[in-house]
Amino acid sequence: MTKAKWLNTGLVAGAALWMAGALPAMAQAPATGPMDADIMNDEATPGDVLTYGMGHKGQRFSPLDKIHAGNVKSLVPAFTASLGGEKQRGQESQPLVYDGTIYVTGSYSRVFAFDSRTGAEKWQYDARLPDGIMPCCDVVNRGAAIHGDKIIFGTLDAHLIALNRNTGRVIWNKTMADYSAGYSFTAAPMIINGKVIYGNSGGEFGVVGKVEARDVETGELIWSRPTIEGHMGSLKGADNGITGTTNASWQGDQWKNGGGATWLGGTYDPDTNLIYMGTGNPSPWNSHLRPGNNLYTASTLAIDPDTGVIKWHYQTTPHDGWDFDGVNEFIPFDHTVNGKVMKLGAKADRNGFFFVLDRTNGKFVSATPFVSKVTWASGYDKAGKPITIPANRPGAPNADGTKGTVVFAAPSFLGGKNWMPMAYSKQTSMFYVPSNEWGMDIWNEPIAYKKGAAYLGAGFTIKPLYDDHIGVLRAIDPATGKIAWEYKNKAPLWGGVLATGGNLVFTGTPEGYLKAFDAKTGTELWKFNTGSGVVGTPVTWEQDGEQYVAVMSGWGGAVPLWGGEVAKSVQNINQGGMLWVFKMPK
Ligand SMILES: [Ca+2]
Ligand SMILES: [Ca+2]
Repeated sequence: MTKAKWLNTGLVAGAALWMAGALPAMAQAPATGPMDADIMNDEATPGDVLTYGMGHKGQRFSPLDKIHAGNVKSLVPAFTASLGGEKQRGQESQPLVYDGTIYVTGSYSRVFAFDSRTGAEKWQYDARLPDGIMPCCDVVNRGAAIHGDKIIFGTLDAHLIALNRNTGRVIWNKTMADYSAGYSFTAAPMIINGKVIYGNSGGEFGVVGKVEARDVETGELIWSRPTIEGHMGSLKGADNGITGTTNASWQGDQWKNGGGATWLGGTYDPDTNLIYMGTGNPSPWNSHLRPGNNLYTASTLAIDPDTGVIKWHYQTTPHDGWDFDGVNEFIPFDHTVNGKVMKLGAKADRNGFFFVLDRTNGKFVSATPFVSKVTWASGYDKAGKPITIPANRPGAPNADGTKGTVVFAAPSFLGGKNWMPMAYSKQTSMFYVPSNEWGMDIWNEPIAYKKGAAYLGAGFTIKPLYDDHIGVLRAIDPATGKIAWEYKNKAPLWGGVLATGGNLVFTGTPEGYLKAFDAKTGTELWKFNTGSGVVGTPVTWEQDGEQYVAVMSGWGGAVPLWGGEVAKSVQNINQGGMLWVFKMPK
């Protein structure tokens, strides 16, 4: 097939005419594809990958077992495909696989379609980004959504774009927010019953977090739900109630630039018909400027996908002062206690605690540290409130404007776990959490909000806790919070995890390896060096009777940009931009 390469010219109609004349073969391609029911059923269909999370619950578990703990040592590359380009940077994407095509997003808001048997490129789409974009933490994108004839993804200048999945041609292109105010978009959208649902990025710039739903066919806005108390929601163009109660947990006008960005998107559970969205840090970082709990920042929100109404919330870090974004994925899972099935959800939070909640109502079940050192709180009480250690909060700036008391805090603001998604194995009933062991010196400074400028009021230096490792992949039993095994890695772990029915757990390392572990014991069984750091999330699927594993390779993300002393230790890792696909030899 002729390679088609599209730039975002804004001339959609013209491009369509050109398409019809120049490439008649493509015009015959089917307009159909996976629909709502297929997408909802994704986790039960191992022949494709239709959602970020390998199912809306985000469990990242495949029942496939042709590759298993006994034979994975023979796994070999099937093919690779390059994202090309003069600039690379972090490749944090999770591939989608459907009907002979692998769809991946790349750095700088690019999308690629590759043949899933050969790696041959079918098309590439490059968003034309303006000079003034403000991604805080590298020019990454974490994945796309697929629905019918469309591939849908978000851009660093805060657009949501639907492409024809057969041609890469733009079907619709909508502005989600004003990039010059610091808004951007890095998460994979999700599709729930004809709606594209997504969160926004920009929490370091005093934006207001939102969750929104658009019509997948037209891109028109259906509902919008701000995450910060005091802001008005909308439904079909009408007001739909204020989020929370204005000034109940914020003072003065601080809520107007209150943060709470929903920059990792969410999960969805058909049992409860609830979307679970995490919210980021309150703005600014300097907590002395915003007394109160600052709802709904650093929280998990359960939202009705039909109306955008918040059904329950649970705040993991009230009055955050350490940039402990609560955005991490909340993964629904069921657990049987005394013969009764409990509908639970789990989240490994940036603040160092592994949470289990009742996903029907947000009721607290447990919080257990999953990293070796947590300084800001000693634990959680039975009501789910943190038992904080006030002396370990960075001090207020001095009256003369000089920085306040410096404290050493762990985890660092990059978190006990950052964006990289964990997996839940239905085979072992364990969560596999990519975590990091680091702390930081942190202090507060004066700051005033200015549109489009960083809104922190804090300074920091990240430091490793141990000489021989920062990253730790941990198997956690959600019933007890106990760690069943751990694998220590020298560099910070920054890629997602995949669990399979072959008693395997896959994840990547900045040193360049994709690795496979025994899911029950943690024994490392296989590794392959991809040539650059792996910060993407692996997937697996079955095709032509064989099981495949794919992952993006390409070092980048927040660590080299923000990592302080840790950044120096990873500065020699080469960049890249490759899709790697593996299978067993015949
Ligand atoms: Ca599937
Ligand atoms: Ca943040």
